[in-house]
Amino acid sequence: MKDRIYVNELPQHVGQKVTVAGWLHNLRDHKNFGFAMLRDKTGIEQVVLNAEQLEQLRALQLESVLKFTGTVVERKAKDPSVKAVEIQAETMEVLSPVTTVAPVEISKTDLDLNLDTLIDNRVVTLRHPKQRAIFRIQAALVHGYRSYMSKQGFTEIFFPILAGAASEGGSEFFKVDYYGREATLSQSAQLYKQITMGVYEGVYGLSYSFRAEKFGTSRHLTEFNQFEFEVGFVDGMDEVMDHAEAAIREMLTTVEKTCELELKLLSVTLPPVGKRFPRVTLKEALEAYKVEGGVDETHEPDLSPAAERWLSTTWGPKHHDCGFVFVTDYPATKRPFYVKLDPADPSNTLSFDLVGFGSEIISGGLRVNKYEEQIERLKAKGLNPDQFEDYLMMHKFGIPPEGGFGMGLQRLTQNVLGLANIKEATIFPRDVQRLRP
Ligand code: AMO
Repeated sequence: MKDRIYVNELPQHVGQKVTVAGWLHNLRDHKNFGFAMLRDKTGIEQVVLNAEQLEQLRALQLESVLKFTGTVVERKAKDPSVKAVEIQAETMEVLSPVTTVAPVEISKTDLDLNLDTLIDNRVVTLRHPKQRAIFRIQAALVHGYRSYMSKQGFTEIFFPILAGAASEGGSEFFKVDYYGREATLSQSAQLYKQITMGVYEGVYGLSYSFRAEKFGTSRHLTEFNQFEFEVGFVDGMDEVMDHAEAAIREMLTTVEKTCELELKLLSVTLPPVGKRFPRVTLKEALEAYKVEGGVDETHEPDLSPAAERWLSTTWGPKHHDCGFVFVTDYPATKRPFYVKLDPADPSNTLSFDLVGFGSEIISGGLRVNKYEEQIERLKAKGLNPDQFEDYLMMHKFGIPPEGGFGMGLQRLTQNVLGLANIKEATIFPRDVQRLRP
């Protein structure tokens, strides 16, 4: 829209005639005059209405789309350090009238809705400034990731969603009818990112992952995104973890720099990041949980959700001023077929998880890069190598020692913002019950 300025630019235009446009967030009716609270993508500002304009808006509902031309004037602010302004409206145009009452009141400071109502009414609830803020921050995390990866000279790859075989093993995938044949929805870009190691040496991308387990937790979705990463010619697993850590640091710095207002609105303090993310083995983590946390899970082959929470919100901050903890050396029984076994102890894998301020946000490790070894690993996992023909082709034609990781976008957003349920960090979440909106 030509000549339009945004709400956050208004303080620079005091005394000038401007054009603004947005949604009617709220209407204050003082009989002969009134105030329209006008919301655009940058914020909310007050527009002073004359009797005629007020009368016109009385006939409409909130969320009507309006355009005003008027003069910007200073007004008294609650906080004297802030320059507060308002617009004295001269002309008003209704760009899109709303005649239906909104199903929820989005002009309130807090929506205060249960999760299902929030998401059932997503079309409207997304407009609430606090909901908007969540996905602005999510976008900044993505921006920071891309910025870090491209600065390393890595190549962004766009991975397919329709696939012939399941990448993470097991039977938890969605089947799709593909011209009468059976296709699956990608569980991750795992096999494809590894294939690219024959070319680019370092790749990244934001993939779509689908998991068909019948989840009912606050951490699982059936559809989510992963920050995928794979790097070749590595000396060891530390190199992969170094990239994960550096990427997260840049992602959080990007959020800090570009989303100051959003963080303030949500009253969020980002997790502490210390000097270096601590790296402990699974055994060491479980031992600490027993000795310091008072819970003995040392016989378990994995961290429980409670142990993950304790490690990253209590142990990490206490000992390392850090809400992120790498946990390494998971047993082979717990990791997929592509994960490299530890040459010193084949019941162990060269793999890691990063637990980030509440729960696991990354899985990664070194990969099997030799043909015979990969055939053996597939068989050991009860999988049929014939179904992995294309994947195995790469092992035949030279893949360097390599590793990588996958980080859940919604899981990271949830933990960084301290949201109780991952669905709050998902703009249009899908779960076992939900396919709408
Ligand atoms: P994994 O299956 O552990 O590993 O997934 C990697 C990360 O993705 C997120 N995540 C999920 N987020 C929401 N809902 C789910 N159901 C869900 N499942 C996983 C988590 C998790 O840490 N190919 C490997 C990664 C690799 O080794 O490169 C993989 O998919 O944040």
